[in-house]
Amino acid sequence: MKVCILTLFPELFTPFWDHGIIRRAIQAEKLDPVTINIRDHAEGRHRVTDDRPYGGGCGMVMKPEPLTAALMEAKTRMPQATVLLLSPQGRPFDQTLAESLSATEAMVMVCGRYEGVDERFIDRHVDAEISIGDFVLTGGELGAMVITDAVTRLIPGVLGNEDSAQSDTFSDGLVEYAHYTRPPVFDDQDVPDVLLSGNHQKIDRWRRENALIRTVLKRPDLLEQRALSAEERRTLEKWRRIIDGLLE
Ligand code: 9D3
Repeated sequence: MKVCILTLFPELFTPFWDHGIIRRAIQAEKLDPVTINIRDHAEGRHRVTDDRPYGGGCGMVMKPEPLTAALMEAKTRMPQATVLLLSPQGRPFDQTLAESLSATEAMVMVCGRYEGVDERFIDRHVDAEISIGDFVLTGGELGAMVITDAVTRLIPGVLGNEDSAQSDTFSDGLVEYAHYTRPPVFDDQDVPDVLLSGNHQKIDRWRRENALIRTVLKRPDLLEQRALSAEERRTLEKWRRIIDGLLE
């Protein structure tokens, strides 16, 4: 997948490209990223990329000309690319959106700085505005990294184990079961016996129950949007009887 990032701070991405699974994906030619410095497309001796808002108010607005010129360079490299703007007003990013983006060939991600981007650039060139959550950042760069990270690991062949991308948290609507590794006792805390039993049917059943109960405790909102299987219903009824017994 080709990824082109338009930013005033391309250096922020250097360590991101140079580590871990992202680095491996680039080496394997599954991910082909470039950054374009928006300032390289600004005119004049001072290469100004922002200006005061029409109508007044605080903060600065990103000028449309440098953004458009930078985007034209990106589009010559990848004419079919989906153009995303990272923006606090955007559609909330989630795993479903990551999956649909991972099926595309090319993305341009425009990172805003300052208070915002001239609306005419958005109207003319942006396919979708995306937010990474309801909190305030100083710019879109971390958002572009979040999206690149989530999308890259879904590209076939990027993760060693083909199904590890699929069996994740959220892909089946539950949080993951608890994980343990050696040693079997740590700080007076035992690994659950069943995981040491070697009985894989029992282990699988324990993990499904553990994931369900952890979802109730940590992310009950996930269960409101998801149907329960017959087994999950039985598990919750078992725990309801246990809790009812404690209340008697
Ligand atoms: C005072 C109004 N602010 C909007 C909430 C102005 C403003 C704050 C921060 C405008 C831009 C930004 C910079 N943020 C991003 O570019 C951004 C972002 C974010 O702040 N939160 C979550 N996702 C994203 S994606 C890009």
